[in-house]
Amino acid sequence: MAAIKDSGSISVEDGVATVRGWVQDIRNMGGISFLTLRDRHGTIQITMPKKKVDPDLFGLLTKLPRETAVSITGDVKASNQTSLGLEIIPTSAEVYSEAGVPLPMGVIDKVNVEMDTRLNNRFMDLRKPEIRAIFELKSMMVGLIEEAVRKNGFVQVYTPKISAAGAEGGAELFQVQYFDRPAYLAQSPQLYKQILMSTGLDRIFEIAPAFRAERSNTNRHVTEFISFDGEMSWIENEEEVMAMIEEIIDYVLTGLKERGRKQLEAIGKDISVPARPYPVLTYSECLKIANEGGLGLKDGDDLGTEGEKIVGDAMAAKGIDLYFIAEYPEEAKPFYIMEKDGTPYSFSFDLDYRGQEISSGGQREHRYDRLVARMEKKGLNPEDFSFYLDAFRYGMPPHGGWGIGIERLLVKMLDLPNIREAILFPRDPSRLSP
Ligand code: AMO
Repeated sequence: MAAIKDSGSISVEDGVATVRGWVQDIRNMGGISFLTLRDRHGTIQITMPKKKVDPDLFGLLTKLPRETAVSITGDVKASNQTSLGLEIIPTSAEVYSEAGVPLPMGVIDKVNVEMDTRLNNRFMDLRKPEIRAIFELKSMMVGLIEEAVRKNGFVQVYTPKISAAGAEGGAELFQVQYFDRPAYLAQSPQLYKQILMSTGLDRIFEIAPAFRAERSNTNRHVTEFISFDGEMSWIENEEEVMAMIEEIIDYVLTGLKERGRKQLEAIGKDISVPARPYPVLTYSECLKIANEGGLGLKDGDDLGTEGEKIVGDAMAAKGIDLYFIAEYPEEAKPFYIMEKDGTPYSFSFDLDYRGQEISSGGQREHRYDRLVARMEKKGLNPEDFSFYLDAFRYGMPPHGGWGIGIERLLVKMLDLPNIREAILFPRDPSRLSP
C-alpha cells in the first residue's frame, strides 16, 4: 500500500495508519472478517475480530460491495499471515464511492473475459495489476526513448495533426471538416519533419498520435497509434539512420529490462536484449524466403503479414529477434524515399521484430526536381504539396529518418497477443468508444 510500503520507514511496529484503496475482497469467517484493500502498489489486509471492532464499523465494512473506494484508519499490527507482514485493525472508515452490483467484470476472478468486454470496461480492466503494468512499462519506454534521442542531440518537436495533405497514401486518410474546407488527420509527421530539415533544426523527434483510416481488423492495426518519428540531416546514407535506430532500441530494451523489473514480474515476462549489430536482409532475400515458405510473391509485391511472418520464423530459427529489411523496390515505397539510381530499388528499410514490422524509414529525396518527378510518377499533384515543396527550393540538406509505432514495439517486446493490449482506449474500424 502506498502509505506503508512506499515510506519504507514503517517497521512493523504497532501504530496507526490510514490506507485508501478499493475493496478487493471480503471474507467473513464467523467471529472474524478480513477485508483486502488494494491500491496501485498492492494489497493490505484489514482484520476485523468482531469483538474488537466497533459494531457499526464492523457492520459497514463487512457489507461493502467489492471495488468500493474507501479510506480506512486503524491500528497497525505485525502479522505473519500477510505478505506485507502487517495488518490493520480498523477504528474508523470513510466510504468515498460505493461500487454498483454486479460489477461489469471481475478484477480478481480467474475467468477469461473477452477482449471486447475488457475494452468496454477499461476502467475496471485496468484495476488488474498485470494490465496496469503494461501502461507503466509504456510510460517508462517513452521516457527511455526520449533519453536516447536527446543524448544524440535530437530536439523534440510538435507538428500539426490537422493538415491540408496526407503523406502516406490517399486511401488511408481521415477527412475532417475544417470550417468551410476539407482537411485531413495526420497519418504521420512526414512532410513537416522534412520541412524542418531545411531550418537548421537538423535532428528532430516527435512522439505523437498518427491516424490511419485502415479498415483492417487485425491484431496489429489500429486507426490511431503513437508514432515515434526521427529525422536527421547531413547524412551520407540510410545506414546512418539505421545505426541510430539500433542505438535507440538497444537503449530502450536494456533500460526497460532494468527499470521495469517489478512490472515485468507482474505480467510474468522478461525482455531479451538482442546482440548488435542487427542483421540486415535485403527485400529480395526476404522475398525468396517468403516464396520458399509457400507464398507466390512477385518482385515489387509487399511482403505482407504472411511474408513478414515467414521471414520472422526463419530468423527466429537462427535466434534473431530484430533485423532490418533494406533495399525495397522504389515502386513499393512512398514518393519521399530516394531511388537507388540505375536499379529498381530505393534507399529504404523496415525494422522487423519477430516477424512484424515495427518501423520504416530511409534516406529522402532532397533534390527538388527529382522529388517533383517522383510525386508525378506516384500520381500525386505537386501543387497539393506546395507548402512542403517550397522548403526544398532554397537549400535542403541530404536527410533521412524513421517512424516507429510505439505500440507495436511494446507488443513485440512484451510478447503480447494484440496491439489493443498496449493502448488504453484503442480505436479501430468498429471501436470509437470509450
Ligand atoms: P509507415 O507507414 O510504415 O511509415 O509507419 C511507420 C510505423 O508506424 C506503425 N504503424 C501502425 N501501427 C499501428 N496501426 C497502424 N495502422 C499502423 N500503421 C503504421 C508501424 C510502422 O512501421 N513516414 C513513414 C516513416 C518514415 O519513413 O519516417 C511512415 O509513416 O510500426
